[in-house]
Amino acid sequence: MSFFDPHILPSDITPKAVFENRRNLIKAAAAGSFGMALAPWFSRQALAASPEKLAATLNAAYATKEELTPYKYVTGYNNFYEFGTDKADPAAYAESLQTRPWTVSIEGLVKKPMTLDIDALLKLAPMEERIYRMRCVEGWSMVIPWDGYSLSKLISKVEPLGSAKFVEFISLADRKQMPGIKSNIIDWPYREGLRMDEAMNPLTLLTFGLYGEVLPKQNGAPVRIVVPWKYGFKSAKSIVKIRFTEEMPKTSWSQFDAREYGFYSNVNPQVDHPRWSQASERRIGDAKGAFAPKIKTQMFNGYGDQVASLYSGMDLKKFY
Ligand SMILES: Nc1nc2c(c(=O)[nH]1)N[C@H]1C(S)=C(S)[C@@H](COP(=O)(O)O)O[C@H]1N2
Ligand SMILES: [Mo]
Repeated sequence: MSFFDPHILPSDITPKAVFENRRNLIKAAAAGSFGMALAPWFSRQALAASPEKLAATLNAAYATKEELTPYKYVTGYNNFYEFGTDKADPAAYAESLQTRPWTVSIEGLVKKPMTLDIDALLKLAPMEERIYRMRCVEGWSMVIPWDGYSLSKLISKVEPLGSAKFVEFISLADRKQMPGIKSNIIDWPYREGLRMDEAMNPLTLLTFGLYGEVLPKQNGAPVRIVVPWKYGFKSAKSIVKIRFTEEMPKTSWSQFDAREYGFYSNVNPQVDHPRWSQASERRIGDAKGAFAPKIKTQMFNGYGDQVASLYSGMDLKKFY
């Protein structure tokens, strides 16, 4: 893990300005009124990746007041191993992902199994914007405005059977579209899972966009999961299957190393990763860049009020 990353430059404009002006800037740039004087984050790639708007209403009940992470870091510094293991790989290589047509099949222990087209999924419930803190297991964090709706809305539609105790999320794995698949660092397809009550918690977001626009491919287009009280790897990208099971599903990262990555993966500053501490984190995009002071990581990433009760009586050192 390197803290001297070329993406972290002190010259960034403020996140607030990005949020408020981005769409106007895109319009101005499209109209050619900018010449060569584009803001530094306004790369050609960002323009190509996600120009399509996604109307969403801010849900103030799920909106941290912290400073937003600038768009260029949200879309330019992340993990999507299907496109390579470097943090710059997803932005560099995800353009080959075909996000339409796209279907998600919902199967397993449900009364109404179904395969839904992305357009049907987009229309299933009103689109909300939620501003969530996100904490990667590697020690960095961001604050991201996501657009989607509670996964519970979709779950209710398929009517899970009483025997359904877990939900499994399966990402696309197509070596023609995803150059990272040729590496066998992960047992593809990328798989994640939640316990039924975690999946039904209103915080768990079925996500289609960020910053009021359709998801850029590198962020898991056209549809992904976002689970803000767990380490980032639980938030599976570009999902094609949702399966309801009785047994706890095997997840890609726990198969990679069960001692390092458990099923629950709740953000917990008191439970260290075997190779590093989880007590603090570095907020990506801070003006001080690599020299930014670390901030304290919060239990359940600060979402304890909403989710701590899901784990009452559980030893979270054992169920990490
Ligand atoms: N399919 C898939 N989903 C994935 C990953 C991945 O490699 N493949 N990486 C995870 C990790 S470790 C993190 S931190 C987040 C990062 O992406 P984001 O910034 O778009 O949330 O995606 C998660 N979802
Ligand atoms: Mo991560």
